[in-house]
Amino acid sequence: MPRERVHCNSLRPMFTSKLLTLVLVVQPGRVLLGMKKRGFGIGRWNGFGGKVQPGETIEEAARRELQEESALTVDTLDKIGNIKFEFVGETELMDVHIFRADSFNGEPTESDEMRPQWFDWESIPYDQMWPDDRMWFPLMLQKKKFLGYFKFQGHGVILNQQLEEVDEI
Ligand code: 8OG
Repeated sequence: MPRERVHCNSLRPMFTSKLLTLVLVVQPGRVLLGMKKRGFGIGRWNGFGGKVQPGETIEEAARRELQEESALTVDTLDKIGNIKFEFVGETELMDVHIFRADSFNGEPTESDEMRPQWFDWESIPYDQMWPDDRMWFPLMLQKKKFLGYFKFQGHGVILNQQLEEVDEI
């Protein structure tokens, strides 16, 4: 598991971070989401992604997870965002690298982890998604790039947040 030390001194706890990927497949007017069937984020609609394995780049991991979870492959992935998540009581930050794909190969297919479904941009099911998503999905849909930080209490309450649009990731 790739880990990096992001903060360490004698007064504050040390944070490590875990690298994760997230891919949003977007077409004019609609976006592909998957219902997470098990594990972290179960019961929520999300893009496709997971942990970066030792020896692979972040983009390789993004392609692998997309393929494993939706059966889709992509020619081009655009890097669009990076969000770091802190969970109260945990010393490991989740460092999520977000990509957008505007074309794909294959048919979205249900996997052990995800049940894919297309949603119109006007009907994105934010109430059944991670609560931060309603803040950055509009940027993602407009092809804007962004950096974010969200501090969660449990999996439902955002205590602190930062989100900024940037020119380059
Ligand atoms: O391997 P696993 O399924 O546990 O990976 C977690 C996935 O969830 C990974 O794709 C990153 C993603 N993810 C978070 N937090 C959030 C979030 O707040 N919003 C969205 N949309 N995805 C998230 O870990």
